[in-house]
Amino acid sequence: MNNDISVLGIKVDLGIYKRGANNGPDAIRKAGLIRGLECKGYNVYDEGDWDSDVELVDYLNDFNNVSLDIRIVTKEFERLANKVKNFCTTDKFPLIIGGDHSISIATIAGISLNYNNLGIIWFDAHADLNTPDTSLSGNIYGMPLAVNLGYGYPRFLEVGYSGPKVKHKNIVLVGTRELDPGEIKFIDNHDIKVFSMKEINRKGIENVMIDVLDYLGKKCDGIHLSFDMDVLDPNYVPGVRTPCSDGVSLSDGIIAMKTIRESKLLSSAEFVEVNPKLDVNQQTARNVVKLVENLF
Ligand code: NNH
Ligand code: MN
Ligand code: MN
Ligand code: MN
Repeated sequence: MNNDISVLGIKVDLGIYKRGANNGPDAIRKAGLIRGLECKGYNVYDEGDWDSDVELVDYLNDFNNVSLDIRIVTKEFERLANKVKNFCTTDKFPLIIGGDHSISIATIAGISLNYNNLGIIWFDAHADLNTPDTSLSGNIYGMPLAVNLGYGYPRFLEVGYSGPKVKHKNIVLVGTRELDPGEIKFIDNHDIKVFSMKEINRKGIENVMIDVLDYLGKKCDGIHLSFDMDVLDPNYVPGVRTPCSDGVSLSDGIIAMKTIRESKLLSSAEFVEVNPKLDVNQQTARNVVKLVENLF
């Protein structure tokens, strides 16, 4: 990687009818993201924040206790995928800050257009492999990875281009510890690598990451990191919508980032699920900055 990083905030929280993660980019910036990277000697090209249509924000405010209209959400994801596609076609490293995890439906569609065989490292307490049929909550933020693989609301599968965006064997889940029954079945039936929390505790985070990078590095022409902050233990991330106990420690998170950096294999990254409404003393936003500073 060269010394140039471009940053894009995505003010989108369509994954659940409760709002807040749309202001994640603002909080992460306030916590010192850009300055932190510049202090390390990087040239940072801040492309600002991408926002939803005003129309959509009104819609959410008026009906914030009903499920979202998939047609409207799809329209937003289409626009976003196009934005991300262009954002990724420079030789700067694309760094995205969310936003809730539903944005990955669009970001990965956009990013995948630049590669033939994209790999994904999915740090998350959850697998986000639900479909409308298996989801117990109905929340879109529990579905993005399934959509990337070609399962889910038919409209979502068309975002960016028609069909799957990544191959099952190019997906690695890390830190997983709360799966819904349908997700367990999905993983059992498909070739998806999982390094659960159990595995991290047994093997150590550094060994896990070496395995992850070896597995993807051999076959992929690009690797995208999708980092849901709820993969960390709730002690470090009060500002996530779905905290999940017994998670990754901050120091292990940092080791994971360093291991990725040393591999020089990463081609793009996103950090999601910072909700300033729920955060305490900017802790979650600050921890994004800490992780990013160790990724570069
Ligand atoms: N599995 C649950 C669902 O589908 C929780 C998803 N929540 C997340 N995913 N934060 O990362 O609703
Ligand atoms: Mn997630
Ligand atoms: Mn999660
Ligand atoms: Mn769950």
